[in-house]
Amino acid sequence: MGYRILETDDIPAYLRERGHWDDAADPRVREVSDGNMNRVFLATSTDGTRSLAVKQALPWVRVAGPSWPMNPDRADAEARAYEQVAKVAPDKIPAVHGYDPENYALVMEDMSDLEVLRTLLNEGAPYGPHTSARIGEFVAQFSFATSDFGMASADRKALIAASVSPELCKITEDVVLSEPYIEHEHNHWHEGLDDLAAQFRADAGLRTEVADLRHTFMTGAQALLHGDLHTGSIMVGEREGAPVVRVFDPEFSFVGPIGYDLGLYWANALVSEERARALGTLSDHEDQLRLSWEAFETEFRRLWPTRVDPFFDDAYLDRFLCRVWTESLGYAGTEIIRRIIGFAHLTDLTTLADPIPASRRALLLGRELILRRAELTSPNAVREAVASLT
Ligand code: SR1
Ligand code: MG
Repeated sequence: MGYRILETDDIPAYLRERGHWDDAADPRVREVSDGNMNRVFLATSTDGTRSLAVKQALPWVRVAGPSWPMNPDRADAEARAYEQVAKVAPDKIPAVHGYDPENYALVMEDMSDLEVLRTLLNEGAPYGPHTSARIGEFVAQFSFATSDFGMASADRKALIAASVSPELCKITEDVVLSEPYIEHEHNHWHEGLDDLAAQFRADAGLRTEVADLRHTFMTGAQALLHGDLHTGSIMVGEREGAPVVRVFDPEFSFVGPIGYDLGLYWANALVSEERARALGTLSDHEDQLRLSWEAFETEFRRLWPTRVDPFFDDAYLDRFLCRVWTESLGYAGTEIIRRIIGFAHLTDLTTLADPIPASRRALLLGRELILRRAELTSPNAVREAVASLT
């Protein structure tokens, strides 16, 4: 039949065709699309006891419409990432019931009993003790398993080849890792930030550091990444009295530098901290970078003795983790900056009555993280950089 764009009314028949729905009555379906790229539907039985999520990639960027075409085969990357994570961290992703490569559609667990982390934080909730630790563990488990430490060399080469994702990588190379530093029609910002946007575009030293991070993003095939690990790609809540953290939406997945995943999480946590500071609702925000790093490092070191290639010795592990830390800081800086003077801004800041003071602080911090990433060698050093912002 070929690829067809699914509408709300198509979902009951689609789920039956694909063998996901055999109840006598059709499910009730509602569209809950929220992200920049895709459509999501929730299908629920009339008695409310069963539900499924259907996510379909459109042949364009959803928020831009057909004027920004995009190959829907990005859903293949998402399905592949879920398959890999399911082997090592199944408790940290939604259950995937099936992938339909013809329609670029995933049928997954309905997670609407959980909340998007960004939404909760914007409402003033704290992170709590588990969220950032689970995210650090997630990155360690997923990245170790898909690195040259966790996979035999030939399998890794096959994974790298299968995971090449040129269009989605190009989005990141453009919107995160170059456009904010040049004139580009995608860029926009609040007029109270004109001076900083102009300074950043005129700063040759900053541009060279971003070029370095961009080139590492293009060439540093360390592990399979989530590729877009911001707080809108994380759901949290409680099930049967236990905390639940689920990472979703890995459509930007490819084999790249591990610091890109950690850095995106840190950037979004630091911006959320600036929102809370502006509103006077700061709680456990200042702990999150440290908690996620410590969990990442602890889990990576725990997995190290299982490495497949013992030529990588313990001294090399220390060096490798230092590199991941430094690159994570740099990528955190680039993500902060693009979310304020580039494309795809964050509601953390856009919903503030006066977004300017928090945005200015965040932009200055982003620049510090890029330029001083080699000097800021610990979570405490990052805290000092935040404390010295004016
Ligand atoms: C054109 S897509 C813009 C952004 O949305 C996604 O969530 C990624 O962060 C991407 O950079
Ligand atoms: Mg997304």
